[in-house]
Amino acid sequence: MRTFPKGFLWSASTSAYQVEGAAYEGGKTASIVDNNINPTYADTTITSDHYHRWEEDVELMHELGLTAYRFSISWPRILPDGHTINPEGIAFYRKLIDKLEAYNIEPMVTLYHFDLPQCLQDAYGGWRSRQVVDDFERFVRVVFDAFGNDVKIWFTINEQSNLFALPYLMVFNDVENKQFQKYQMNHHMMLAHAKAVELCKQRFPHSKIGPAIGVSPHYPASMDPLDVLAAQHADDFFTYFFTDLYVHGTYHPKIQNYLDSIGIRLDIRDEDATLLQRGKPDFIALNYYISKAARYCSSDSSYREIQVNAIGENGLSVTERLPGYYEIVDNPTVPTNPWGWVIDPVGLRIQLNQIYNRYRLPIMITENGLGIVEELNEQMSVDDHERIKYINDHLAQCRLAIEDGVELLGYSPWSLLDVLSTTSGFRKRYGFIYVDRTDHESKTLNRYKKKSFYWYSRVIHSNGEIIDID
Ligand code: BGP
Repeated sequence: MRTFPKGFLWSASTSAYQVEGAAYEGGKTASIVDNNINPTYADTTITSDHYHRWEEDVELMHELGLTAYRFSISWPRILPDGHTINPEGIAFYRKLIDKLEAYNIEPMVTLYHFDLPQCLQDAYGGWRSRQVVDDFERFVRVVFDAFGNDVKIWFTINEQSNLFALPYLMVFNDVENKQFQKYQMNHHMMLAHAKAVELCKQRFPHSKIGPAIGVSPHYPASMDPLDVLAAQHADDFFTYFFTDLYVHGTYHPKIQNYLDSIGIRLDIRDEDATLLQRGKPDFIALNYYISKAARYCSSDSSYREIQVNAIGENGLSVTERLPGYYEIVDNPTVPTNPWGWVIDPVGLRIQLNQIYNRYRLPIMITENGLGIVEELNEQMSVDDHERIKYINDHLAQCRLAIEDGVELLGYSPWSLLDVLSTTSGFRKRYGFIYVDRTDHESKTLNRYKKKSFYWYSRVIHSNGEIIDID
């Protein structure tokens, strides 16, 4: 088989707070991510200025040949006070979706990409309170009313597993009972996901909806059975805890026992079980950047939280350790980018097989990409051959996974154009299109096609036939 299946979705991804800018324009208010993004880098006020240049950006998508485009709808742009509809916000996404449709580009929408309205955080602690589930439902109803007849592919929550591990994105760094709070927030998010799925199925039974989760397969650090067990534990805590809840609506018994052992009793009500059962998705979407390795960790070692390297070369990064279960360690067999993110295309095939074998649900890849420091050259382009190799090699593994039997619906790499990186501003670029700005100078904000733009366009037009598998 040389090509990808007929109808395979060739897409690219962005998210509202990273691409739109106009953070306080058009009636939009602040979100928690606007207020908590790494202050060393650019803020969210301008980012890639997509809010003003959306037409040009859709023209570029058309030229690239995309058959789909994944973006997120900003909650505080639609409901700036958490309750009242902002017609300007609706109008912005209406224009965008209409233009995508005019070019036969399938709009694929993420409902939550880190941007809870700040007013809801202030009112009741955001995701810490059960009230957020009703407020999210309100937001989803408004979005479905406005765009439900046009959008056929929905993603509920982006990277819940990473949100859970990165307190600054969920604003629970300084709260009391941090461990309890993070699991309770996670529970509320699961309920919010299930509400969105339930509503979608009731109102648009022919549309498809699922979560977009951040995943990494975990390799044992050695053949020692204890390391193998540690890798299994890490998969359970980082992946299956979330996916079991999404797909089966039940808590993974190992994690439930862990919570009992550390005295955490979550507020889980009788009606939650029924709702979670109704949240079964139509597909699972995966954001895959890295694989990880795990080794045995004794129960008397100390707990350690992840710290992400936000500055690239020589930056600090600290891996997770959960006493009695696993310690995440470096894997010397795979190269890394300057931020220490491993580059492991085979890991994607492994992950696709693992998830598909466990749930037998179709899979979509909603993020995958290479973040590097880049500058325009004299030809007003960027020779990003490293990105071409990265995407080629990951797509090759996708095709092999399809041969393994995995039902893969589409590929939506990160990112369509350079956007504000969540951890590292405009220093870390992922796009097929260069945006002329730096972290501290907004410059022209003009768009320039990188070498990968022309290459990805050929990939799409050949339905993946030009991917080099060897
Ligand atoms: C994922 C997010 C994206 C994007 C990407 C790259 O976690 O869903 O929003 O930011 O990671 O991460 P970063 O920008 O930190 O390199």
